[in-house]
Amino acid sequence: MSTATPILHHYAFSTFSEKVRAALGLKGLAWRSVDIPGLPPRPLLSPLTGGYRRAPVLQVGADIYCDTNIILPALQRLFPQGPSLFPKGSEGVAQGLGFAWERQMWIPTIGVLVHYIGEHIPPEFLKDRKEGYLMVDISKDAMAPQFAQHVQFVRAQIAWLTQAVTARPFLFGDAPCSADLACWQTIFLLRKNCPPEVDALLGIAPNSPLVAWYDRIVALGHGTPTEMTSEEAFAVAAAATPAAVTHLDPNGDPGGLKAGSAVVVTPDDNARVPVRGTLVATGADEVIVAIQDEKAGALHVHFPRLGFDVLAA
Ligand SMILES: N[C@@H](CCC(=O)N[C@@H](CS)C(=O)NCC(=O)O)C(=O)O
Repeated sequence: MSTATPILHHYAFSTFSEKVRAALGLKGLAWRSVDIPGLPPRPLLSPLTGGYRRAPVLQVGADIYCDTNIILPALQRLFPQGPSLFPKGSEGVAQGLGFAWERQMWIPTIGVLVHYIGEHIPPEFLKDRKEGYLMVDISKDAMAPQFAQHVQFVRAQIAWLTQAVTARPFLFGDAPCSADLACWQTIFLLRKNCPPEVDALLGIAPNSPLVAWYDRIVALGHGTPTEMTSEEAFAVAAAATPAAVTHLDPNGDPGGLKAGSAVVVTPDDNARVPVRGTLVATGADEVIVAIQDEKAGALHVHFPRLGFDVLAA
């Protein structure tokens, strides 16, 4: 296996992971699949991310990409062949729309999900999501008072999305882009896990163009995954050195942070675990931090700028 083969650390029911699996399908890539637990501890992944705890995480050698909003651009930059995740006409708008959709939809989507399947969620999962991830009690009982508002919100988003994909096969024309995958993944979470009546609740008619669009994205598949253990992925990171950074200006921080300075990078929404390291390079949409793990050695951890606080340590 080449160290350039992308390795995805993910779990089956993670819908943000499904967005990346669909992106790998869209690009027709071969990749290594590391199945991680649905909640921490993840002892062979946290040392690679510097503590960032969410899923999925993409690894390419000793380069670690945290958050789908940097994973998709990285896949496109490192594997430019084949269909693009940011086809002509979608650039920029796709990133902004995908970000806004996911951020606004996440809690209402969970509200609808737990209405249907909440009683099957184990208490230790609810405790982890409340204390270590969302800081919100997502048990069915706790979410119930807001159910009507959550349904209204998801319905209204789906209504405009339906109009958009009635006018064209995908959001920005004939080809799917990252925003299609972002919008699709939250709907996937509901349609995959809830009984079929969820469609009617959300205003999705059986013959709706939205269903045809949804099915076109399912048809992208997942590319060609081959299983890999966490131990093997860790060994790949330990044997590799981070790739030279040629796509970013080391001193390109719009806020004036300098390469070589100590920084702390923290998600600004949930699972707010700070990652401490040395700034390698940054620009308007990506930040790269060098960390040193006792066993894995030198690593570069990449984050998107949007959705993360980057501060001098
Ligand atoms: N903005 C992040 C959100 C990722 C996210 O919230 N993923 C969920 C799983 S679908 C998660 O990490 N849940 C908590 C966990 O698995 O630790 C991204 O785009 O990657």
